[in-house]
Amino acid sequence: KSITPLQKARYEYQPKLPTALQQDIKHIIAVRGSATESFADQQEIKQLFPHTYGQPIVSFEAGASAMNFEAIKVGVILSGGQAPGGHNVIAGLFDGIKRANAGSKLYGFLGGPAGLLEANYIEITSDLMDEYRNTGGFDMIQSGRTKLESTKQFDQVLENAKVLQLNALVVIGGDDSNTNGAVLAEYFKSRNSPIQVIGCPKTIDGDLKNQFIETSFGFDTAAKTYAELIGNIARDASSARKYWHFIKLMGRSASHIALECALQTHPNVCLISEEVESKKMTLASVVEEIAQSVIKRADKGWNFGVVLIPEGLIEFIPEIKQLISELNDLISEKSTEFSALTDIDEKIHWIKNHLETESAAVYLSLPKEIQLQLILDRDPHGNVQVSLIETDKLLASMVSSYLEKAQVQGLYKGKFSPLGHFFGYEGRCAFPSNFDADYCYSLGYTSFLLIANGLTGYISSLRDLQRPASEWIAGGIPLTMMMNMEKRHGERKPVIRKALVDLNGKPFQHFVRMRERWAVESDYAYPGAIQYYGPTEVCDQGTLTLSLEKNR
Ligand code: FBP
Repeated sequence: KSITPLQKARYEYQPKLPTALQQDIKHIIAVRGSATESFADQQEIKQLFPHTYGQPIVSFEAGASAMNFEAIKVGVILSGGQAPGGHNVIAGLFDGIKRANAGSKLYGFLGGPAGLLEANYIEITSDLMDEYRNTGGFDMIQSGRTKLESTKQFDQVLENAKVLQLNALVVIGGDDSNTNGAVLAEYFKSRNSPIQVIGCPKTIDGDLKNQFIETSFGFDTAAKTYAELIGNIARDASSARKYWHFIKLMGRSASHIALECALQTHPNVCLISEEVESKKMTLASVVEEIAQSVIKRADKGWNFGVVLIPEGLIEFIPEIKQLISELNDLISEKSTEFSALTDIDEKIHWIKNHLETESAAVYLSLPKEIQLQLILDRDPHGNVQVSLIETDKLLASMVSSYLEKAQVQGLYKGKFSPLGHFFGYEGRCAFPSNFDADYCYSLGYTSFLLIANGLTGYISSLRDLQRPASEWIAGGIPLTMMMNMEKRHGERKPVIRKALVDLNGKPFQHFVRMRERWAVESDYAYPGAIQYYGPTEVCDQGTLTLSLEKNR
């Protein structure tokens, strides 16, 4: 295998743990708080989770431990999209269980939840673990997006776990996977099975967070990776002075990544989907906001700039959301008629004639490429795959048309050459930043402590993350506490609440105070590449989102 010098050096990196967790395992105690309630819909959630509802928050402190140190067998899965640091969660868990009893075993189920269903697993040995310490990616055991939902699937999981004699299962995933983890924990209890389930908060999107889960892992590294590239592009733009860069950023629905990148790099425009939705902005007003920045900068002789676009944007523009929902219904209801049309122009014409008047007008206002993407790329459920829609190109082309008109009216005299980019996958498997490496290792180690204390239905938690790692507070939060009821596919379901950008929150408010200036000036900031070694202010800092949220 080829190992780069950085990878070799990262193997040697010892992730930092909170002081309370640095003790000998025999000197860590679990301190339990009082009974908890779910965020909302308490009665309904209590009924759905009779065995696991209301458990206390747990924190780990120094003291004489009452843990179980017998040899145990633990299974682990990585679920959903990759996020830097997943391997370190496994490393923390591995080191914890082996430190407590060298006879304990850790099994990695392959390819995410599907591995659990198919009993497809490997034992994680010390040698295997050492190959993946402090590395990015999920390639050690891979990941997948199979959802564990039905009783039939749960029966199968229980069956497979029994055969392996598992004591516990650790689910490393986002809000959906942790919701499924909570349901699984409840299910095991309802079947009188002692198998424990512990979750760990993963997703680069940063939308699995609340008062107790301050951030999901991977957000830090992914945002820093994108911010490096955006800073480099901004500098290239200021050097060549001839391009406007339209950069679409991953993050599915929430705009946390775009906002964090804006705070780090000061682009001319950064759209925040949550704001677009709350102000009920039209596509035309979004285009106008960008075009105004282009015009003002052109007045100064600056025909260049940087625009950040969260990938979920179009679903937050009310008129496009309506259009997409009509298209989904139309194409699935009349699928035979629609697929019988072979010519692209015929398809577009057919769509136009079958849409409601308002949506037909919106559809017609879009560039042809986008009209096509909206009707062709569909997922197995028949939905438009929004992340495949080239919003960067859509906005660039609409801004261009806006500017042509402004030019005719004598309101714009510049030259507009847009370039599109999409930053997504390149941020999901980077070597985890020191923050993510430490956070993930601590999450994994904490999940072992939760298991050793006989707990189930908890998510591993580290708090006070704005402080140095040694001061973090490790513990567990009952999964039911983070839940509420939401409508999913027409049915009310208990789910962990997804955190979108809070428009009253400090990170967004800070951005609002700065953006008018950034729209006109070239006030770019250049974060540079993630640093793994060097002064702590260069290599150990978390995101600006976290520091603005936490520093009151
Ligand atoms: P998770 O929520 O599973 O962590 O996924 C994050 C994400 O990277 C999103 O930002 C993105 O929209 C999606 O995964 C892409 O999914 P896929 O990897 O299946 O193309």
